[in-house]
Amino acid sequence: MADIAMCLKRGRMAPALVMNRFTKVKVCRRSLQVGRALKGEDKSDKAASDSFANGSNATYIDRLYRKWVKDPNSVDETWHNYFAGKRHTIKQDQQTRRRKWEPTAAGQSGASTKAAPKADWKYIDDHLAVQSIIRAYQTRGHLAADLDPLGIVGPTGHSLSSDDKKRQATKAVLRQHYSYAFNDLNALFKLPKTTSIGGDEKFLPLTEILDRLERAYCSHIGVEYMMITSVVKSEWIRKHFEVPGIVSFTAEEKKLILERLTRSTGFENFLAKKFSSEKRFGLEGCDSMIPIMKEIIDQSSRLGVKSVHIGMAHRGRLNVLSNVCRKPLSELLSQFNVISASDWGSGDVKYHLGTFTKRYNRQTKRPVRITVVANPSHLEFVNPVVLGKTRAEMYRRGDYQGNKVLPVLIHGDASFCGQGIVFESIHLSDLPEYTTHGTIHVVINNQVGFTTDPRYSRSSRYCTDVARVVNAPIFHVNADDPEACVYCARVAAKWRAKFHKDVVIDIVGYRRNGHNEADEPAYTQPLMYQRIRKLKPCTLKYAEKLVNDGVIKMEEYDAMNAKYEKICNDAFEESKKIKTFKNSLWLDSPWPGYFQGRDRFKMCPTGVNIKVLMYIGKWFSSPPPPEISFTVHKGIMRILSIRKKLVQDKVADWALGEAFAIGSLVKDGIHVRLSGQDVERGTFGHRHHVLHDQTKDKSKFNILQHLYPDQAPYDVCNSSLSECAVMGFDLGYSMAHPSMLVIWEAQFGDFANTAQAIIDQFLASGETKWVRQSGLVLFLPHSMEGMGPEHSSGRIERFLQLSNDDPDTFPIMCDADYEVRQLLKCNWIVTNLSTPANLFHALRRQVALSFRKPMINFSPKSLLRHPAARSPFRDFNECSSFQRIIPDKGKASYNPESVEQLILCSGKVYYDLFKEREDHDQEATTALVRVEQLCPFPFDLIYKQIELYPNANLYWVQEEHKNQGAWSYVQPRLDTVLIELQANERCFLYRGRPPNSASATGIKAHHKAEYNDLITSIFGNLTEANKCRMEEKMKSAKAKSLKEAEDSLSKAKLLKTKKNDNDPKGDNSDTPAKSKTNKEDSDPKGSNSDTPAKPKPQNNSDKTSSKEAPSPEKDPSPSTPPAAPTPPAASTKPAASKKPESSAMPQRKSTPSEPAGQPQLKAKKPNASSQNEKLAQKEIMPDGKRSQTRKQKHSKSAKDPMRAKSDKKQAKPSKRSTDESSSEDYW
Ligand SMILES: Cc1ncc(C[n+]2csc(CCOP(=O)(O)OP(=O)(O)O)c2C)c(N)n1
Repeated sequence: MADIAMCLKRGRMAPALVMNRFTKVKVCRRSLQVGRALKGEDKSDKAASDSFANGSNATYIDRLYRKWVKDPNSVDETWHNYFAGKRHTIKQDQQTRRRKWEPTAAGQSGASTKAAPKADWKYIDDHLAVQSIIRAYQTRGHLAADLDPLGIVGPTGHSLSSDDKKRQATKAVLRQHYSYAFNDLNALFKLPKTTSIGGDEKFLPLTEILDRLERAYCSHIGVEYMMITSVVKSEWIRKHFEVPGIVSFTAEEKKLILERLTRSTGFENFLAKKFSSEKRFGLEGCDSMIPIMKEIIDQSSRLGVKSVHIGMAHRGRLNVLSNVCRKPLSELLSQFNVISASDWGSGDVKYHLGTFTKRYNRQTKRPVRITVVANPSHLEFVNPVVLGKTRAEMYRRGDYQGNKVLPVLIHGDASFCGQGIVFESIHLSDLPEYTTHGTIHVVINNQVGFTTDPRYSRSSRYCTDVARVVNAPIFHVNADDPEACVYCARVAAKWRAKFHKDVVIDIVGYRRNGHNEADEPAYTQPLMYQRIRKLKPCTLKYAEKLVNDGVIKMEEYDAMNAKYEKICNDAFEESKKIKTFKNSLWLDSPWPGYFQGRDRFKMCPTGVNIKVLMYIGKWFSSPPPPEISFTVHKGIMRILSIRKKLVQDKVADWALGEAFAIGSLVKDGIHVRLSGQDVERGTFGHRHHVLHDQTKDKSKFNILQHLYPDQAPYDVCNSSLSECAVMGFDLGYSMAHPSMLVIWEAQFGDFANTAQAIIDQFLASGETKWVRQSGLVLFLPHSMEGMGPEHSSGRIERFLQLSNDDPDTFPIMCDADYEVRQLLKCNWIVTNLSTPANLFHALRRQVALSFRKPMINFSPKSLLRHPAARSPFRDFNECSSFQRIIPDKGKASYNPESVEQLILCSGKVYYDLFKEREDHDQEATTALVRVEQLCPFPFDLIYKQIELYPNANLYWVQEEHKNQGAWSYVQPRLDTVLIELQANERCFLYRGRPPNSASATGIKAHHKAEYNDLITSIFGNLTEANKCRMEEKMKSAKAKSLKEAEDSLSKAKLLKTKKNDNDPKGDNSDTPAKSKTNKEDSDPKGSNSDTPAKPKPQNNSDKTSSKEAPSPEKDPSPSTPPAAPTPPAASTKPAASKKPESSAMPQRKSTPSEPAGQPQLKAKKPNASSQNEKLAQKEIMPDGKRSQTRKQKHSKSAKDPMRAKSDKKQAKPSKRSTDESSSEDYW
């Protein structure tokens, strides 16, 4: 007997035994019955079924058995013996089973002594072996597939040509089966259900089975799918690759493939000819990528897709722009000429630019929008951005299944497996709030990354192994077989449309030139390039094949080439006429009409009516309404009652301020998305936007999602534990449309640096490079609180260093729109806010602007609950607005001339300074000014503050180390202000921690010591008088709190007595709190007629949440909010025109799919202060002094004796003020 490998090789046939009778047997669909019957089992006793009596051979045996039962002579003798023998066994088995509990005499089971039943075991084994072989091909056939046009990788010792006759399968594929001995390779075998190689046939000779498996799995397509756990999906794949002749095309289709290939190759050839020294990152060697992309779009369009978002790197990008997106070729070619942009923006190299096209698909006659998202050189980082953008468009179209919008990501082989962002992005694919319902991945696998061979660049077998984690089927395909390539594209598009899951096409080809066209590849890949140089281009090979097959004539192919060359030449001539271009023509996300009719320099007011605040506040402080029967955690009930108290007192803490911003925005029709790790609760537990039912699994309640019946959605999305992909995703989301607010929150600001490429390449510079706007907000928890080096800093300094506002130029502030102009000019807004009201205004301002800017906000940690970090409701009302700086409104401001120190600071340190100033009794002599918006720098307001305190020494105080925080950013800008003020004798000094390479100490004692040093350097040591005063204060505070505690205790006792009188059963407070039915608690509407959205608890198991419904086409003006208590006293700020409650924000668009123009709203006109006018006049009057440079200024002030004096002076404690109360304080 020969082993199978030998049989296959020598083609030797062994005599047939029992096989030929199989041809007569018809298939019975029942399964396993025989196995069970034979063993005397009932249905539930599955585990004990015969090892061979399962799957499709069981069906066959079943049929035989039933035949045999009717007529024992109707089956072969061997089967007769088998069935008869088995019966005997059954009896024995039953006896054995009956006796199982009885100890045998020998102490052994009698079963082990049984003899094997008589049967044609060889016959059964043959069938089992065939099944295993089929499975081996399905599982490992791709290992033997002929994928590499260069013949470098693949099974060794085999012909590289797949002529359907030579079998490639090796040990690697058949593994344990290859040594199995078959007697007759022509014997007929019943095909198991787990294969489709038979087509309509149920029985095939072994040789045919092997041939068909070879063709399906070891030709030019290697299908990797057996890791998929779903039986339905695996079967679907088999049906699409195993059925004989399934990879076939009509003559028309073949011509179309050739035409597309001709364009693909022709485009690169044309560029090579015309711009031989220019980098273009040609596609040659993977030319089939263009027909693949075209097929994906055709097929998807046929299946209902209307919009395709493409993300890709450099390789083949120009080709895609031209031949897939049909970007006008002349425009594209003009990028090779030296022309400048007529609009603003610093632009990017041509192979990074994005595009947006809307055209009819010729094959389907349906409109398709195609977007190629602009990307940086940073490979693969565009992936999550594309996914986020896709998801946002799905939301806007109401496409909750991903039927209309499709993301396609094109990768390089080295980067696909090398860049971690790929893994992070792929892992978003099935998350409810991040899924794009399947992405088609296309890998341009040219088997080299720059100059590095795969064996040095990856440890996995395939570059695509990363996709296996999400069970994506992977189609490896030989790039030189265009039909196989297009077929894979067709199946991929169908797969995605059917299952809405990721799928990968790995185009295994080569790179005809170097990494770019100027590179010499043979320096590093000499042998590879020897082979490449001998290879005919794939297009030519395919054309010759079609000519040989009689599909086309050579002249037709020549005509195709000539036609495309003429198109290129005409476009080339046209391109020469183009003298300038517009960056905006390369924009991948145009927002047509959204800001139409709006003055870019006018900003809508951000304050809202107190009634709206009360309404939101009451909802936010209430458990879900009783009708939905939701059991809230007792701790949450406590938090809600604290919130309720705040609302009653008309004071907002951080959570309430944030909720006011989100609630009022959704009320105004602005879709808000808050995304990041653990954002539902909030890392620091202050938020609790999503409540969890304590008695029902996966039952959630998103409080702010149910404020108003016609509100926009509020998505609060706990993300995967990724910063880079999730931030990129949310950035992409924010790019899709301006009528939403997207916030990404870091767990701690420190972790944002794992997303540095997104920050640097997209967020900081995206608008400048690609004129693409985004209003993404980053919340980066930041502040030194003794939590160690990795939980303290969001790295303010880095964001500020990336800011583009000029440190040395004092801006012209002659117009009233200065504040907005400054925002328009900057690349992003950097804030370090200290009050909930300012957070509220800052978030609303993101939408109120007539353009979009990213905002980086360093958000607080301890301030979230700090009793001082609260804002009265009046700071949110229509008369209020965002405060770029918060001046000192206390004692120091009463008599500014006598102020000795003016301290500028930002963020949480203010509260430390405030307390210490009080302890040191220096309220009248030290002014504390908070710089809330660091970038763009509030030159104008700081100018005024410095001017206000003419005699004060100037300090910048920060808690961060000197080389960190805002100091290096503010220092030159403060100098510029001083120069502008002509205050040559004055200079800002630094007070803060010394330089350090770590962002904070991890040692508590050091942290405390650093803090003390900082405070002493500002306020000096505490004097005895200070200490006495503090002691007294502490005593009285203690007494006060004692009294309060006593009061509340006696109140509680009284209440308990009353309760006991009413409820003899006693208190059941240990059980989780049910939503109260008390009207006051459960109905935040109170007596108001406003109907809130009917709330439903969310069910997590639902992947597509209903909350994603597009905003209804309704007037976003609110229903009447609840009757609010007496409005707070009018703000002391200059009154803006009072706005109606309805909306301070841009109105909601009319349809979710087609963005309408944003109507012009009455924008608040900032008053140009007389100071500003003065400054403006100064600005335009050439006084000669403004040209003084910062350096000169520094050298002057360094020698200034005043400065030395003031330095010494600050160490001394100032005289005590007698007035201890401050009516202007917020708390
Ligand atoms: C993040 C990142 N690292 C390094 C590079 C430099 N680089 C540009 S292309 C390239 C090779 C990429 O190889 P591959 O992904 O196989 O694509 P190919 O160029 O072969 O098409 C490298 C290393 C880069 N652009 N981005």
